Amino acid sequence: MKNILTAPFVEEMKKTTANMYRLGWDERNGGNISYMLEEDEVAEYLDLNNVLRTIPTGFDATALSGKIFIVTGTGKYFKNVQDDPENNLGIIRIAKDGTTAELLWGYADGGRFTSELPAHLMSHMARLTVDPSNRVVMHSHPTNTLAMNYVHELDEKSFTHTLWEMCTECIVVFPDGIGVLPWMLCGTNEIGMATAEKMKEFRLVVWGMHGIYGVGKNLDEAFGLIETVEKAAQIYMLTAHLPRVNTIKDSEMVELAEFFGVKYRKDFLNL
Ligand code: 2HA
Ligand code: ZN
Repeated sequence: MKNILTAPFVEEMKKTTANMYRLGWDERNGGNISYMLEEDEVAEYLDLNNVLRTIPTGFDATALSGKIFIVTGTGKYFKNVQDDPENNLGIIRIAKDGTTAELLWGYADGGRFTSELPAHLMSHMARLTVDPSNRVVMHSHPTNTLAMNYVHELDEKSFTHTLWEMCTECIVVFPDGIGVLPWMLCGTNEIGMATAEKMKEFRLVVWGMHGIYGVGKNLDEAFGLIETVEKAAQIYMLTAHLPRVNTIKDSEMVELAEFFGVKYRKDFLNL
């Protein structure tokens, strides 16, 4: 059996969390990632019959029974994943009952998965119904995106529209727009269900005055979505207090979306 610490999915998690930490998006224990793995790739590194512990999840994820995820640990710092993956990450399999996680590796100091597991697994279930290739759910606290939450109305259409105006490529990168939830108590099944509901429609969901969720078929894609929103939010925060002299017009956004052949939220434009 190969050494799990050399597995590409562990390497990718290390690189991604380190990157996000250095961008200032994931202070202290902020942020969490879950990444669905293929059974065959995990079997190269771990004995899938060797369950180290079982941990109740507190909600039903029967649709994901048998699925394996690498997940950041609760209370763990993105800052520390790179140097100590075995304490800060875990690999879990959702048991047949749908409400138990079987630990296959990691959380070595007795820890457990992120407190946001409901939002993650419920979002995986929701995304898989609209995009069977989805594998990653990523949550983060990007600075400018969060800042914008305090000075911009938290309305899906206007929030998306403002960000589309900030960078030419925004409408091409997230033509489906951004779902927005009001401030809600985090770590609960309720915010998980609300997030998953939005995920049927959006690949990006803002948690009002908390952070953002992004999804994708791999870590790069989820990261790239959040990165693009954060860049646009930065331009907004750098310019919102200054007189606006120029802007990308809605007709130009239509040109972009049509040229790049993306299906965009026409109802989020003012045509
Ligand atoms: O895991 O970001 O939302 C820490 C958080 C909670
Ligand atoms: Zn958070």
